[in-house]
Amino acid sequence: MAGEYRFSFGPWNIHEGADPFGPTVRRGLTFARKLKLYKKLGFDGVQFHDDDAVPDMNKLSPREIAAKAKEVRKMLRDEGLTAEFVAPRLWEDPRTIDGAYTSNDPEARQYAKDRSRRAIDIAVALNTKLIVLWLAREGTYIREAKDSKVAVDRLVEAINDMLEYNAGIKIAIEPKPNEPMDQAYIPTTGHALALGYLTKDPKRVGVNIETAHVILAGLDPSDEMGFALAYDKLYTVHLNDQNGLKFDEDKSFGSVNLRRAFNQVRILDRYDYGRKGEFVGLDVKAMRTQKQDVATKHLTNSRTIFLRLVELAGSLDESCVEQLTAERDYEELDMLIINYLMGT
Ligand code: XUL
Ligand code: MN
Repeated sequence: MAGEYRFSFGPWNIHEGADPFGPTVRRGLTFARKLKLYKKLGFDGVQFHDDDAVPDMNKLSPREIAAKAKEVRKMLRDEGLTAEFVAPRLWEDPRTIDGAYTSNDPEARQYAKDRSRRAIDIAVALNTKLIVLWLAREGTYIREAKDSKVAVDRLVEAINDMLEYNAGIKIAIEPKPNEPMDQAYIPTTGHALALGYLTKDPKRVGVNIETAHVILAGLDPSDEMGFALAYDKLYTVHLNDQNGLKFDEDKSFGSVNLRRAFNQVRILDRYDYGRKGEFVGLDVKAMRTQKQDVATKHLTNSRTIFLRLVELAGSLDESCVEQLTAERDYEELDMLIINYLMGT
């Protein structure tokens, strides 16, 4: 199904290059300027944090928030773009310093629930049913500070609140094992799906699998995707790459380990990912050294690599793979794949 994929990214993927040790190195683009780039770069879908759509939303009433979001919907329409999902940004407010849904402070938990409802309002205004939950601060820096059983109860309570607030939405949990917290409560696909089954409507809770997050958990991204596909729960993906166990790097898809990227594409393509309208989502960042006028190449390169790998996955001689698998000649199978990826 090469060529039939639709791609998305979030406005944060065109960024100014600030990191924890240094300031910005590129000029910022307005949201409107970024929107103009999407189609040119080959993308149809826009991923949103709630405040990407409605900046300073905590200062606005629910009615004002919905009205602002409707203006954004018009901007999308003018550019021929679709909103893929909205994710509540719960990790920047002073109230959520030690967690949002799992905070020990009831006021913080209430704020997180209210803010999540507003994110749903924005999704409705933008005409998308998908909410992504990256559970950034739902974890600990110090084991004794929170009760891990209670934390799960609270996550379920918060997700139930969202499911009840709007009967049409679907929630994709984006697992990540660490960063910003030392230990996150929902580190893997298995944790996310199991959490979904504790909620009132498991049919509407799935996952967003990010390559780099899976690698940080010491797992294989294509296997995590296969797991979610077996449950019919892969609502979206955040493709990127990651060079070892360090901070979340969000490198271009396939740029570190082409074979690992190939296996992700192979499993997605084999099970018709995208047929039900799922986007091939990216969560990639340009290298800090990249100059202003070429700081979108990480997006086009990731898309190109994905599409080339779709072609490769489609023309791999599967009968050869089957035969070598049956013979259990895995060394030869290894060479077959490597030769294939090297074009030899
Ligand atoms: C953080 C991350 C986020 C989510 C969206 O590691 O991946 O950008 O994808 O909130
Ligand atoms: Mn992500």
